[in-house]
Amino acid sequence: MALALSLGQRGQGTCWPNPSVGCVLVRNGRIVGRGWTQPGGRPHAETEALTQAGSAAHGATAYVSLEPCAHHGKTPPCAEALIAAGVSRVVAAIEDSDPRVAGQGFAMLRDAGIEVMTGVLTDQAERELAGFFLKTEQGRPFVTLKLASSFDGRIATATGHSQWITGPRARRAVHAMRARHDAVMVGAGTARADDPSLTVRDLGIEHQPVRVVVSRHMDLPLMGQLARTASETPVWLCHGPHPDVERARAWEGLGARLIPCALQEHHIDAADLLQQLGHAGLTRVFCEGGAALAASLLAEDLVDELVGFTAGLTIGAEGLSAVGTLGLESLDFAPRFDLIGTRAVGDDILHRWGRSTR
Ligand code: AOF
Ligand code: ZN
Repeated sequence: MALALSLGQRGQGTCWPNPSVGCVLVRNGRIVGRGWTQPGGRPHAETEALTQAGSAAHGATAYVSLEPCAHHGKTPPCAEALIAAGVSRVVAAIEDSDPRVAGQGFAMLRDAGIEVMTGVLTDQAERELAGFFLKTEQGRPFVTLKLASSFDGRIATATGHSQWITGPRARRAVHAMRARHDAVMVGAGTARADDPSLTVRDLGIEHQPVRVVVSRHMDLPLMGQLARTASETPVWLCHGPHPDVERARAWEGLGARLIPCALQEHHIDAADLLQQLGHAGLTRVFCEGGAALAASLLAEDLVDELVGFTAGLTIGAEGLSAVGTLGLESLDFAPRFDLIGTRAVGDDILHRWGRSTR
């Protein structure tokens, strides 16, 4: 199951709106097939593993990180394929939350006389597939908030100088993290200040996450990196009501997708923003700031994981704070997370914090 889970990780960022599942077929103590959900979400993991195993699947045990599907979608149900291949036992980490499946995959298998076991490495599967569960159960994607800051929690000097706080190894690690999310998201201020490309580079990875920019007024340079590359790598512009017609037309002309969102006190409402992104199919979003967007997500309890890169330099109180105002009067209301892990990356420290999503 641990291997099935790690195979599932390979598809992260590429399968949305589907979950990235892993499957291992074992017969007589030997692995006869391995698979994971393919880009775009199909074929499913089981189909891949069964194809690899061929007739060796007969009498095998299938380890799957998610309950095999039971519905006729664009492909026939995996439960049916496992039955047809003569698999004798199915071990699944967790039940599927898609109402078309939700226990029916297990029922189909049991009805066909296949031994079904579940609840193996369930906590790990719940974490790996959290984006898919959140989308099907709450309508929003999993949100990772990444910040690269100085020792004293600043992301730039008062004049906006921010390149670079963390070193090349940390920046490379960020690219690898981008690749495992469906989308990278920034606020308009960051897009204007840094003119980022928000792509995955220098890792030999061809797949690119969607680039989401949150800008109430679509106030973004039409000559910047995002605009120049919008026809090759998707740009989604999340904007407020009544956008400027000229700007909207210009961005659409460049190939951007426009996503209208509701406002909350003059800002784009973070909860509605994420509902819109979930509706568009995203399961995992990597937010890279800036301070205002980070604060609005945190204030509404919409961040699931914190990824911090901390560099060994100080910028001082006049520097730009990584997170905008939260209006807290007591620590009791501070968004709090549990430590997942920490390690050195080059000369910087990476720390990850999470909270339960169900
Ligand atoms: C599996 N194995 O590898 C995945 C599954 O749109 P469809 O027809 O491809 O179905 C998508 C649903 O299938 C998705 O919502 C989830 O319930 C399940 N995903 N199931 O057996 C897989 N990716
Ligand atoms: Zn399936």
